[in-house]
Amino acid sequence: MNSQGCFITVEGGEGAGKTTNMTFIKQCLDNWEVPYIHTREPGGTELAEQIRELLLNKRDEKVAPTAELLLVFAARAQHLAEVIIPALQQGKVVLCDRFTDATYAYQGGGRQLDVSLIQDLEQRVQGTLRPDLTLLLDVSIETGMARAGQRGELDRFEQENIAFFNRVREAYLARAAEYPQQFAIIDAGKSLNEVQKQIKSVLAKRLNISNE
Ligand code: T5A
Repeated sequence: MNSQGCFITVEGGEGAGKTTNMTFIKQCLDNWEVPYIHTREPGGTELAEQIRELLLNKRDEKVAPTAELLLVFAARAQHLAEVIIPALQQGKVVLCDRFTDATYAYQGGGRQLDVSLIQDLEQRVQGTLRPDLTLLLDVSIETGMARAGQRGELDRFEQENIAFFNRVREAYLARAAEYPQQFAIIDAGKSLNEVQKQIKSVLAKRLNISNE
């Protein structure tokens, strides 16, 4: 636990179903009368949302991977100071759509940046703050891309190639293997009903909800 609150993050590759399942998680927390805030990365504050636009918008200029990494952490520093840390200090559940594990997956795995650089920035920006629980929605690249494709125009990340997304998935799974106490891997290739059953069971256990 961080202070009295609980920091829960949801991660996954493209088309894993984060947005869809986030709605379900919020319904669970509402039903259990658990006080929470819902936020996302990159983003979550006015400044961080502007950085999100810089990161996601397609552009002619090729973005240097280190510039991308620093923008992600700039947004995160603001998000932590303004939203995440105050909410945890108030004893709330912070439900965050992506966090630093996405940086390990996309900038570390996908862009193949030196992991020690990410670790260094993580330490400087977050200190010892880490998620208490990370729900990793894991789905095959083929299924994920087919689902993401249904949504219309692709953003700057979604335009990457299959090799990039394979590295992202491998990096997520490697993080989950390294930090089994933090991660719960959800098989997101299953039907929505089955996915949500898995999510509800993990959440209830972590939040000590007996009457789920
Ligand atoms: N990023 C982020 C970094 O590079 N570094 C970082 O440090 C951080 C924090 C934006 C991008 O930023 C990058 C990674 C990302 O590329 P995002 O907005 O979270 O991050 O990006 P998305 O991956 O696009 O997230 P979404 O939540 O919008 O999309 P999802 O996960 O694809 O979810 P969703 O719910 O829209 O599902 C897609 C479709 O699949 C269907 C849904 O109905 C929907 O149509 N679906 C299912 N269909 C059948 N069975 C199921 N089980 C289904 N689940 C969902």
